[in-house]
Amino acid sequence: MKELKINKKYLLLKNWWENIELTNYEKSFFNSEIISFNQQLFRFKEKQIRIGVYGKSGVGKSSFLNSLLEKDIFKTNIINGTTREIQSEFWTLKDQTLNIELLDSPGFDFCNIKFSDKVYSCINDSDLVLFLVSGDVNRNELNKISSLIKDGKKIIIILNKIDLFNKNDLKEIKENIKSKLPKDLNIPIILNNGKNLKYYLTKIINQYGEIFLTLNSLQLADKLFLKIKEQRLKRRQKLAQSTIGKFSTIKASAVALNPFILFDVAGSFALDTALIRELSKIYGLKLKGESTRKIFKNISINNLYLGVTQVGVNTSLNLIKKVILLSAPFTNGLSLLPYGPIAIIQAAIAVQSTKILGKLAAKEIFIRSKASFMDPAIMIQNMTFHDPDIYNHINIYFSNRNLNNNFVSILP
Ligand SMILES: Nc1nc2c(ncn2[C@@H]2O[C@H](COP(=O)(O)OP(=O)(O)OP(=O)(O)O)[C@@H](O)[C@H]2O)c(=O)[nH]1
Ligand SMILES: [Mg+2]
Repeated sequence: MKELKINKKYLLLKNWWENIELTNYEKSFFNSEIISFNQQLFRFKEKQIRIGVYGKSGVGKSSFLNSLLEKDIFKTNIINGTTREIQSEFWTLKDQTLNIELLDSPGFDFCNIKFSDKVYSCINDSDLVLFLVSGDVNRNELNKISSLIKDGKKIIIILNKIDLFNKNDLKEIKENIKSKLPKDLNIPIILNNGKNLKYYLTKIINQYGEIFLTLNSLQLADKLFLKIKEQRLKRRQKLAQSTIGKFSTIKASAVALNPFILFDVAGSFALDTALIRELSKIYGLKLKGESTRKIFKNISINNLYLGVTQVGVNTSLNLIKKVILLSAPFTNGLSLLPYGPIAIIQAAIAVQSTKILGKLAAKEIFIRSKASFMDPAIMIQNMTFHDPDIYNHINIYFSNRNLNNNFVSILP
């Protein structure tokens, strides 16, 4: 039963990924991201969960992993900075259907910034993060923890070197750490007391391993797709801008040519639809007929009017001048001036409303477009979470995912 579910999710995700049409430019621009996502897909297929161990240097990451593995696999030393690169080892547990890969990492405070980012992103790609501390957390550690949380990572904090403290100290340290963490997330803080910790981790993996692996694969897919879409918006911003410009001059010149027919700005539906189609083509994002309608629905006509009435009321001389210049090539040099201020204002409104529409449409296209019928973000939303902790964690992921998307600068 359980097995069927993870297979089905894998097939859906694989199918989604295979249906994304990437340009050659995108393939090379996102080369390393694509490789690491393909590796995640492979691990997903092979039911291989990756658990990353992270923390500052000398907290005992390598020693802790050796004790889990019951073998001296990773080098340890009293000198900080013993581990110099990410290393991995499989952890075989009895009666476990998942393959478990453990990652040892260099202390985040002991490598240069560039390398440190690389280590962070590798740990951040793993399905579960064990964050090791050897006492109360300092500001650096707290920063790393909150980055991981913001990135939608599931983490467990492990308090190591407990032999250095007495019972009361340990209780106090645990309380201190807890008070610094977001309350609603219930991030576990577990003491490393050898056998019990091993038992705890085994239980977590049995209970949640498949969910962590599935969720993370979907999150990584979602993150990569967002990056691709953002980059498309950025790269095609200029082309979109000039297309919108073209459409607005067509509208303005329609006014110039028929100055006595009241030009219904909101009603020029055909032109607006054509603009949305053109924009979605520019962004290389599929929009079926129905989606165009949905985009219209979502672009509140009120928004459009709001922008337009402002222009209508304050039509500045500048704008009028611009419209006259803009519409000149479309009117065979025919000036709008003889038709009087009404035509000019109408034309200005046409230009402005088309620009606003273009901007809003680009945003909608970005938010709505899917590569195929199944989108990873929707797959995550469709999963049912019986556990409130996982549910909260997913909510945090989605709220940050939206916050991070600062469209404004890349809209046409
Ligand atoms: N007292 C005590 N010492 C420990 C414990 N675990 C590890 N150590 C010691 O802490 C030192 C650092 O341990 P490592 O496992 O190398 O630490 P690390 O986090 O991997 O360090 P880097 O690889 O440098 O980032 C070693 O001298 C260990 O013997 C523990 O539970 N208690
Ligand atoms: Mg180490």
